[in-house]
Amino acid sequence: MAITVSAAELRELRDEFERFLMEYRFGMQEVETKLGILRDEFQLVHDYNPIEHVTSRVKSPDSLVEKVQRKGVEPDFSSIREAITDIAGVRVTCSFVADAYRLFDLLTAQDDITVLAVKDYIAHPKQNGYKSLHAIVEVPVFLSSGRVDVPVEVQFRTIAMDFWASLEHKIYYKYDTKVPAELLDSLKDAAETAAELDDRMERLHSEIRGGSHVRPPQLRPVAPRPAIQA
Ligand code: 0O2
Repeated sequence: MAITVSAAELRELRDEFERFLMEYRFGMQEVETKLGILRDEFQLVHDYNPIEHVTSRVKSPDSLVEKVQRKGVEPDFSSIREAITDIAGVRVTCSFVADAYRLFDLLTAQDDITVLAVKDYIAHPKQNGYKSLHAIVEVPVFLSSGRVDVPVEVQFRTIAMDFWASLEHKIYYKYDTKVPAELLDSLKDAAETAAELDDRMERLHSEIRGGSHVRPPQLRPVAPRPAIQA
């Protein structure tokens, strides 16, 4: 059945879609600012930078539509807002596992941040070897029309985890999701090697910092994580 839409209706839909995505962009920027403040303050106070780099993105319209279809979400803005919580995403790459948890603690302890969900794929790696700490946080954004609370997915990981994930992502797309079994085994092996490297580097770092330097707070044991919701 053909649906006829006027040019004015199409324009209205486009504007609504732009406004919808804009809120997510602002939410993402709020989280980026918070992380930037934590990084700069850490550098100044502890002479140590726990963040290697931060990247962020708002899901592309194509990828959003694909996820809406895959998850069987009603194609209206309010259902999408409710069901898809990774439209805005921020990825924090740290040198060490302890820094990833420390950053998570510092960000989620802020009183304008609400934690909606946590998936700890560092403590509980995915079957394929994927590791990362995911948090869906809600951050307030103040528009001319008032306050909106925007969900943002924040992923915390180490450089080694990030290296592994970007290679796995490329392989997954190269093989159009049908990755040969032996390549999957090699990837899993590589994830274990990456985890070993993380351990060794963290121990070395702790030995160096533990000497003449004041031990930075991110190397103290971190609080237990909220329960995994996979
Ligand atoms: P992109 O390019 O980051 O936007 P979903 O898997 O999305 O249907 P859910 O519950 O939202 O369901 O997923 P989850 O477990 O929270 O993970 C979502 C994001 O984590 C993914 O986003 C990836 O960024 C990353 N991720 C999760 N699992 C893997 C994995 O096995 N390999 C790699 N390389 N990344 C992973 P998107 O939307 O898939 O992609």
